[in-house]
Amino acid sequence: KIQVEDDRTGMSVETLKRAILDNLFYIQGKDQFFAIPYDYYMALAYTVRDRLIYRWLKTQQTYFEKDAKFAFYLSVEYLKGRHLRKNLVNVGLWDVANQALQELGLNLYDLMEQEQEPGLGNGGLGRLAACFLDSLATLEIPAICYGIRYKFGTFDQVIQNGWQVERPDKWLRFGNPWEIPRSEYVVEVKLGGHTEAYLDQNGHYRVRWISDRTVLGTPFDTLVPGYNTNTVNTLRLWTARASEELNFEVFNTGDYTRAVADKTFSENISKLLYPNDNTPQGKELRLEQQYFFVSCSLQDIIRLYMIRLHRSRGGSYEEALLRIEISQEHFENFDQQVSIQMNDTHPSLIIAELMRLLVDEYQLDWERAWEITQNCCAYTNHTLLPEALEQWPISLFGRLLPRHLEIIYEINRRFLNQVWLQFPGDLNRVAQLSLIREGSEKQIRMANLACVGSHTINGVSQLHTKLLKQSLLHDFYELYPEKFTNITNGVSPRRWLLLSNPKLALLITERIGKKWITKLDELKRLEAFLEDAEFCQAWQQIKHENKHDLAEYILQCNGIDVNANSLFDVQVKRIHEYKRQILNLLHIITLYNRFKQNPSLEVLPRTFIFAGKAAPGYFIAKLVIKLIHAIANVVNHDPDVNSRLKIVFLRNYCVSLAQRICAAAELSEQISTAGKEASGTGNMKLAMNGAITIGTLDGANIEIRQEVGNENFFLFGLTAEEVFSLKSQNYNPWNYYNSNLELRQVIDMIASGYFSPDRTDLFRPIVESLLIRDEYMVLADYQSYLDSQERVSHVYLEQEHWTRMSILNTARIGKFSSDRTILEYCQKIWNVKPLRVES
Ligand code: 26R
Repeated sequence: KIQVEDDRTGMSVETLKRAILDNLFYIQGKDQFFAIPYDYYMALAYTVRDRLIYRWLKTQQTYFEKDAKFAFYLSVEYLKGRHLRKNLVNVGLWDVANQALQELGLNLYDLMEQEQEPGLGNGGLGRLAACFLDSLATLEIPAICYGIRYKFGTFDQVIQNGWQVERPDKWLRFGNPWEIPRSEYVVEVKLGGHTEAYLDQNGHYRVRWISDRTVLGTPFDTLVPGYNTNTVNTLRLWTARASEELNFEVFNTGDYTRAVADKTFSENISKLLYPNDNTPQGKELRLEQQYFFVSCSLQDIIRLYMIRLHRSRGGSYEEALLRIEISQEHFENFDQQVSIQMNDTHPSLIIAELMRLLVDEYQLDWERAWEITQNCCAYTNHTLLPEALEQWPISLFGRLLPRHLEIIYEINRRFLNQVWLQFPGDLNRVAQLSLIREGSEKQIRMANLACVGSHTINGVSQLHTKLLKQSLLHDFYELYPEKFTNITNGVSPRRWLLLSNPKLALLITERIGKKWITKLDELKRLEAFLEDAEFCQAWQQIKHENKHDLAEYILQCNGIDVNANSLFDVQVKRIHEYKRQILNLLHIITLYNRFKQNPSLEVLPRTFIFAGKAAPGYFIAKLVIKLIHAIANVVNHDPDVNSRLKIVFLRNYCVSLAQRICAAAELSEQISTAGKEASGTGNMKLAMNGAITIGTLDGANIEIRQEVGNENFFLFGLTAEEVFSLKSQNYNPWNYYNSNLELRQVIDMIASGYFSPDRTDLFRPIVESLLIRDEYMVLADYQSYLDSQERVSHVYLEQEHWTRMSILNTARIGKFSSDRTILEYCQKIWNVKPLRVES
């Protein structure tokens, strides 16, 4: 039987080769003479995308046919990482593509390096959303994820003379083969203006919003295939366009420049991702972004709902597209079909926007509209730092969203009435719960809006949820205890083991089969090989090879020659005071001093690897980067110590870099002040790759330790409770400084300019932050951290023991799969069930 495969769907080596050359020729417009590696990458990317399209359409069709409930995930950040390899692996094309390229005389690994990573996120929150994309599709969950298609993602970090310098991230410069523009689904978003009261035909008092400008939102769809399923979900990102190419009124009066400027102004909305993480910046443009994104997404959600409703009543898709007049009665079952998850408060305007549409546009009465809104929405909190809670000055808010301001006032009025009934006379409580913070400048508290408008509020680790209830959202907890729940974060085992550490993945698969890829608890079966010397050796060997690869990368990027036999001690994450990169540095300097004082000291060789971005406006964080470089400069060049200690800062931390580092990491630094890190997810991916954690009892560290076993985790530091009680007893960092000789010496060195001889006071702000307030209790935890690091060094010298701990970390990490996390969201919050897509 002769079988001819379609060039766009065929999965054989031959077809793939044909398709790649076809795309090279007809899409890239190049032949083999002119093509550069980027053209081949594009040709291959289109070849992969073609193979997703059929499944994608099939998936969407299935979703429409079955009247299933949908989850809509709203996030202003998605830190996806590169697509090519993930998509190849997920649709089962990896081996075939490898072969096809080889036969074409190309190297798949080289082509993968051509992809510009879409850095549409800052840190944990954005990366979590990306892991959720993968898990939603893999678990066959009917879901659509919405976000913003920033023209510039998170900035490109370069280092000049030890300082962070930010460069724009022009990720779209050479085109993006993974997205499909959907100009036909454009929506209009109103902004500014004022409101007007009027009487409708039935004599009811109503309000309309007369805006003074509009922008258009165009969606771009990225296809998200699950691992080994037919499901291909949609990530829909909005881009802002001017509603008219030029403002013709202005144009006709001859002011050409202003006509063009107006257009630019509208398009600024989706221009860039704000680079802050846990440090606020109350900028008008950010509020515009949030509203733009919420309004676009909600219109889309309603449109999809209406099409499905129309279909379920026997209508056709085409008719439905012709915009059936939407009215009240259509919303009868809306909340049974739609679940909307807010990734932090950034999309919390959805609550006011849904109320506005239901009440003003579709004329539902307030009570019913409120019921629907609450039934649909749920809120995930991702931070305990009070300064990171979003607030908007009402003057700014009212200028941009006058109607929403009124709606928020009305929500607040009704809400506070209810509080008053439940706690009569408790003015203090009312003030705490109010959506409006009173003061010289009144502010809208978005977390309060999110809490009131949601049916469920979740934290992202057990400790975090407990602390939310106890402190940050305590008053809401007392009011609505039933709304609170915990869903501990997870990471995708596809991205963070299968792709990032192919050698380890292969070893695991050889021993226990490949079920672990979608059922991560299967890794437990590795415990059976603990006594298998050959397995343990292979484990060690792979880590060593991965370290070699990273060492090569470090040599290439930083010109630093690191010893692949040293302990790879890594701290990679955003630079923030609460994450305490400084504590790590104090330890390094301590080791340095011990060496200098006693050159013959037997100390374990270590390579300290740092990576992470600092918010451009966060002075101390940027100074920490400089300090890392300054210390590196001294230590790496000191012949007394540099055979044993090396410090490396890898620039521009991003998903691709994280993947390299994870595979090679041995010690995972998770050293935040207890009670500050909501969960952490780097802790999970590092442990998944066999790194052992040195950490505090913070965030998900606690649960990781519980899972992997106390004996396989290096614990130190104050507990969250001890931190709070020490704070309340007037914590004084000087006590620690004065009573700990080594500590004093280290701090004195930084203060005296030992690491900055040209500018001896350069690091004064850091020293002062430690000695004057030490908000994050670095000094209090110093000794305990040192002791724990000493245990690390001892255990590392017993390689077999270390390997055993490493294997157990991987073997027992099953709980931290984002598949488990997503299943919990489905069960506890969304009430959404998987829907099989047939091939
Ligand atoms: C409003 C603005 C200042 C802002 C605040 C906070 C912008 C961005 C953030 C980022 C926060 C929400 C964040 O990324 N939190 C991280 O979420 C991860 C996923 O849940 C956690 O693992 C991590 O502990 C937490 O810091």
